[in-house]
Amino acid sequence: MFNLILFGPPGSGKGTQSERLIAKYGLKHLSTGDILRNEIANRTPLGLAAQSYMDKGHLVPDEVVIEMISSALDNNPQAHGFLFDGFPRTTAQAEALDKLLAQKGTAISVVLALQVEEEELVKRLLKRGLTSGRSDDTDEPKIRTRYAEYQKKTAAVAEYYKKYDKVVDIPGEGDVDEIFQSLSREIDQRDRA
Ligand code: B4P
Repeated sequence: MFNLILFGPPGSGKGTQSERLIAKYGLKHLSTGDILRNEIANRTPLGLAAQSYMDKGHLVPDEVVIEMISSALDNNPQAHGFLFDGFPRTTAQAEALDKLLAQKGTAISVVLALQVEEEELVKRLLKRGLTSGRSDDTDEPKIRTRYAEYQKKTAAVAEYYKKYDKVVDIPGEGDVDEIFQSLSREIDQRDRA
């Protein structure tokens, strides 16, 4: 089983590149951001609880997203690999994911970490905010808060996987197709059996 984490700060291209990667490699896409937005759209209790965190640019509590991923793994027994997008975002989430995968006799194969500077991230997210309807993309202070959350809580996830030699940094600025090719090269080098 080939399990990939696409890692990076908010706006680094995780969602953009995930769409292409799942089409090429047939992985099951698990985006905690998409799942949470879907829960909000359906006005479920989980969605209503998550919305207040997301609107402020804060991370949703670990236990909520870990439970979501646990169910998603159970609901996809036929998958021959997963692409985790926006998860894990804390070391507690990374530890929980490793345990869930170990219970299924598998593990993370590689963490591809998109590298993008803060000012470029802010520019991209404000641009997306003009059309996305996402309230967390529309004002700069909220976007800066998301980046601060990333620095404070999420950057440590890369350090966690570096201990296991699983992280590859990928330049994430420039042409979307070229970035996709860099990601594909790393995947193609690995055993995907
Ligand atoms: P996410 O949905 O994960 O969203 P994101 O980090 O904002 O965006 P992403 O990185 O996927 O965007 P992309 O670059 O593709 O999270 C939203 C919120 O959900 C979080 O703030 C948090 O509250 C909550 N949440 C989610 N997961 C959680 C977890 N595990 N734990 C706790 N809370 C969680 O796109 C950005 C823009 O850049 C797009 O407009 C795109 O077109 C553009 N773009 C992409 N590549 C480009 C390039 N090369 N050049 C120019 N523009 C580019």
